[in-house]
Amino acid sequence: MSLTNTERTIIVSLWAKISTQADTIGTETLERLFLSHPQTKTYFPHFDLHPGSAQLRAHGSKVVAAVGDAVKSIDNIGAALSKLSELHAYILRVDPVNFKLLSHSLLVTLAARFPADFTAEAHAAWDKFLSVVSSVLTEKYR
Ligand code: HNI
Repeated sequence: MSLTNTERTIIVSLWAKISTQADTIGTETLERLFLSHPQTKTYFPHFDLHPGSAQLRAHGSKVVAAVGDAVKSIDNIGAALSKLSELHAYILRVDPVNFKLLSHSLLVTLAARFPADFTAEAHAAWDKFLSVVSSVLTEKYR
């Protein structure tokens, strides 16, 4: 699955806004994930997952930073996230279904924070981009 030029433009331009509040967006994404899909918390038995906890905030900012790495290497997302792909596949062994849940939580967060930017077209472009990121992070399972 490859992104069109129009989709790339949409992703890069919304990223410029996301990156100024990456930490809060990452935290909100994880809060939504854990509240709406509590089964995802099983991967984090070692974390304090209460809304706003220091660990949640630190992890949220790491996740969004990795999404930023993918945006910056949008023409070669596989190479940009190769190490992270190994981590999720071989060490963390996260079931791929969870990537859809996290992607959706991020989409909802973006829609809530950037209502004017989150057109139907932007929604579709970000959905596709996050599914590319998720495929990269889960491809080593196969
Ligand atoms: Ni994920 C660690 C990025 C999906 C569970 N994850 C990371 C780290 C990054 C990251 C960055 C930190 C790596 C490091 O410290 O070197 N994760 C991403 C991205 C996505 C994703 C970009 C999808 C877009 N991770 C998921 C999903 C789950 C998940 C869906 C499970 C529900 N990730 C983890 C766990 C860790 C982790 C567990 C280790 C946390 C820790 O610090 O112990």
